[in-house]
Amino acid sequence: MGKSLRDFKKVVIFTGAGISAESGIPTYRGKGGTWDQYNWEDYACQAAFYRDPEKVWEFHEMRRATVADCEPNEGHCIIAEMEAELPELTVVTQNIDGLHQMAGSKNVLEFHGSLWRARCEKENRIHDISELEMESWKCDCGAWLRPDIVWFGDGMKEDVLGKATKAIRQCDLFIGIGTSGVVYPAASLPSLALENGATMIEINLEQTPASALYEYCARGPASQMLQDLWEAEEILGLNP
Ligand code: BV8
Repeated sequence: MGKSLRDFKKVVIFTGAGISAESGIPTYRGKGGTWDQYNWEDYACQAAFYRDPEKVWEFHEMRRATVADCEPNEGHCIIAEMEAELPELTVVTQNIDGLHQMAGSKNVLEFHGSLWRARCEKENRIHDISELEMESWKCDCGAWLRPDIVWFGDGMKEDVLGKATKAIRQCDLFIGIGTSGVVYPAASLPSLALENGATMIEINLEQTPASALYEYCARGPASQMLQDLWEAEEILGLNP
């Protein structure tokens, strides 16, 4: 007898930029992607920040302005609904836009940090950025604030990595949504779920390097695929 999503007890939803695409937020790779338009080595890494912190801050304020004009889409909302109905659900997102939380998801692990936080370079203290334009890019201690984002070459936040790994090791359902599966260590998370015997579902417009790890591949826009799966009496074998 096939299972419906409601038969699972400990669910991990692993998302990438594709879950926010229908909200109007550019993905990173492919046509019109963020890294297609901007070289991350000039705008989004520690070396760029040391070289020209103002330039890095202007880039991130421009991205906050883009996100501020966008709303969570049906896909984000269904994930929040699933969390309310299922016994245990953790969102592990690579996104920094905050849209999962805006849609009502509570248990969200931001694997690559957030556009809406800054970190004092000296005290390592976190500052929330509620305004689009920050009053100052300096901490009240005088040191530079830096976006609280995991850039290329940055190590992961130990607490986030630990919580994500724990949830993935214990989950009975792992749904990977809208991620190209090329950035590590995030891209190694689906294998961890598979090793621990989780049912694996991938939602993406296209095949990815991780697709072979998934027993069910739903090909189409995340919001529609999530709606179909959430409403299905049983998950169909949607192998590619
Ligand atoms: C680290 C921050 C070490 C946010 C980002 C060689 C081999 C292997 C690894 C490496 C290597 N060389 C270097 C590395 C390490 C490197 C890495 O993995 N590089 C890759 C590119 C080869 N990783 C790192 O540097 C990491 N740190 O390793 O540190 C260390 C250890 C200890 C101590 C010190 C150091 C840090 C990685 C984090 C980088 N941060 N961004 C920001 O600035 O915006 S990267 C960026 O890619 C984003 O974070 C993003 O989350 C991430 C993944 O992208 P996706 O979310 O998957 O988005 P993408 O556009 O790629 O794909 C979108 C998908 O959605 C597509 O598949 C598309 O088909 C689909 N889609 C589109 N629309 C829809 C849809 N699906 C459904 N519905 C739709 N409507």
